Amino acid sequence: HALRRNVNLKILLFNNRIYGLTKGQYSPTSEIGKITKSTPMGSLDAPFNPVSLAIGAEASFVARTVDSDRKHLTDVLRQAAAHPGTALVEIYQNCNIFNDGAFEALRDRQQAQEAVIRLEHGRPITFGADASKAVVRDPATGDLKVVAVTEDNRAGVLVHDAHAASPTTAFALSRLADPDTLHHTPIGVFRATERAVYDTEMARQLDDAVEQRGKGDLAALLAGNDTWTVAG
Ligand SMILES: Cc1ncc(C[n+]2csc(CCOP(=O)(O)OP(=O)(O)O)c2C)c(N)n1
Repeated sequence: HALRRNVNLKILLFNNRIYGLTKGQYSPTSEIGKITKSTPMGSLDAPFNPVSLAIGAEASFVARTVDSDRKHLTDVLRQAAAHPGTALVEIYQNCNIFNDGAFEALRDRQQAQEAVIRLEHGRPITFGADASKAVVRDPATGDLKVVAVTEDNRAGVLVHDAHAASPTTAFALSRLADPDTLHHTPIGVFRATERAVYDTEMARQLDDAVEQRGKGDLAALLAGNDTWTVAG
């Protein structure tokens, strides 16, 4: 509801894909089949994708970053802090006690080059060694997919638009993350759009009310028409 209302609030969602606090039960972001003390035969629940969830809840700013990439983390947090309204930042975080290595494919320098898709506003979405892989729109389904870049498809590489009015493409980008293997996971700012901020609108409404009706009288309101006495 905070996201829907666009309250001026910054939400940092530390996702380690486990309940570490209570010593290692599966969480709403654990992969299917997760074996923990509470799920000895493997968990049955399909996980949430927090970025998809936030975009679906009408969030005006949604980003993802990784705990070990200090530069990226800092840059994303700066943008979130400057955003007017609610910002949600998912931070992939390692829990070295109860879920060690959950995001290793995205943290290890060599593997990360092949697995991490860095979203940058206004830039073509390419990744991998020599930018050999890219995100394109599949003309048959309208969905997004990852392809090897060739001379023939280079012109069709998707250019990231974090400020797009429609959340559709940001949502499609959020679906590229593969919870099982993490073999292509977008990080960065998926969506950053400006719309009315709840706090600002409410302050304006209060000012308007005072202007139109004069300052309210709380005591008079409390002792107003609808009062009754409870017999003692
Ligand atoms: C009131 C309450 N609601 C839900 C839970 C279930 N629960 C156990 S651990 C946990 C996650 C805690 O997350 P965080 O504080 O980020 O620490 P982490 O477990 O990731 O180390 C939750 C929701 C709980 N223990 N208490």
